[in-house]
Amino acid sequence: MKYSEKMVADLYKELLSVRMAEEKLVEIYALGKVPGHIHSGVGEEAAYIAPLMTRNENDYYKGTHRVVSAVHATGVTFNEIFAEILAKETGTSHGRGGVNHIARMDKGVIGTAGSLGVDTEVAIGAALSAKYLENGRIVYCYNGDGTHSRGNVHEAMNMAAIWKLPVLFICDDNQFAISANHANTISVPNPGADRAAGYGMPARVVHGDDALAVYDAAKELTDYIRAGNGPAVLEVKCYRWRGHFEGDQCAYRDKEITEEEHKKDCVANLEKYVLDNGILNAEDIELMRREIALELDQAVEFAETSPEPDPDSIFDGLYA
Ligand SMILES: Cc1ncc(C[n+]2csc(CCOP(=O)(O)OP(=O)(O)O)c2C)c(N)n1
Ligand SMILES: [Mg+2]
Repeated sequence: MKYSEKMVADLYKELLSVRMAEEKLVEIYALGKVPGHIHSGVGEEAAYIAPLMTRNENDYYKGTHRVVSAVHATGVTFNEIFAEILAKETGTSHGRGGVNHIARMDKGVIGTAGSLGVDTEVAIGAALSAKYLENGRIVYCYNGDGTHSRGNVHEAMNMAAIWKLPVLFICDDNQFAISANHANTISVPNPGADRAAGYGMPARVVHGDDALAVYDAAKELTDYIRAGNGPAVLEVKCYRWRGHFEGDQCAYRDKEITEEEHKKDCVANLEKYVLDNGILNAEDIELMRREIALELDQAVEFAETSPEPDPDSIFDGLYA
């Protein structure tokens, strides 16, 4: 595929921003600043960011508990993201959601449920509304490899296929569900893609260290979905660089494999591409890094100095 230089530069900047945000999250968690616990998405950023580069302004995004800062690619600011993570009034959900449940309805960010998989049904509800209203919106629906075995995910995939709903199911296959390796718990090597045929959906499998390959596959599948053909599956093969959550000693996996997997770095690989192709130079990248670092420091400061939600507002936003 031929890419515009702008698209590649934008993809690189977003990928780097989210890498640095995920690293910042680890840093502030270690300082005891984050209520609740985090699931670092360092190393898996391209699985989230490259598909979102094919997104139109009003499309829906259903994320997961991992790479939570990917919401930034939908236009939500780091100020609002970090304020939500620190459970402050200025956060996306006024501190009600916290780190694992960032939502922003006006940007199409429909949130993430605590019970894995059930939000897939919510995501296809959004797709059903888009089809009914003929508003052209599609849904980017992410789940992990472990979650892709949940019954409600399959019920949702079946219904999406029958009703030809505009959904891209994206499987972030980082090989683990907490301590369980997918090879021991899932009957097929590609938990998302290998089951797509059961619902008559097209599927692609790509490696998450190659952001442009992820983008190509996402573009092909979202063009197919936008043309009214119904849902599709994109599976991105990744590796969870850190533990399931911070503090996880990872005694269940081989340190040498983890070290090898760290070499498959989506940010470093795209950085090489933009330098080799003269899209950005080393000074551009250095400046970009400094600007993002400053933006993240300011976001943390904004979050820390923001007010707590007013206890009197505790029932705001409840339906019943
Ligand atoms: C229904 C349900 N079962 C179990 C959990 C606890 N849990 C939280 S994250 C997780 C692992 C999920 O694995 P995967 O879908 O591969 O996502 P990953 O954590 O690897 O990104 C589990 C079992 C949950 N939140 N919901
Ligand atoms: Mg997983």
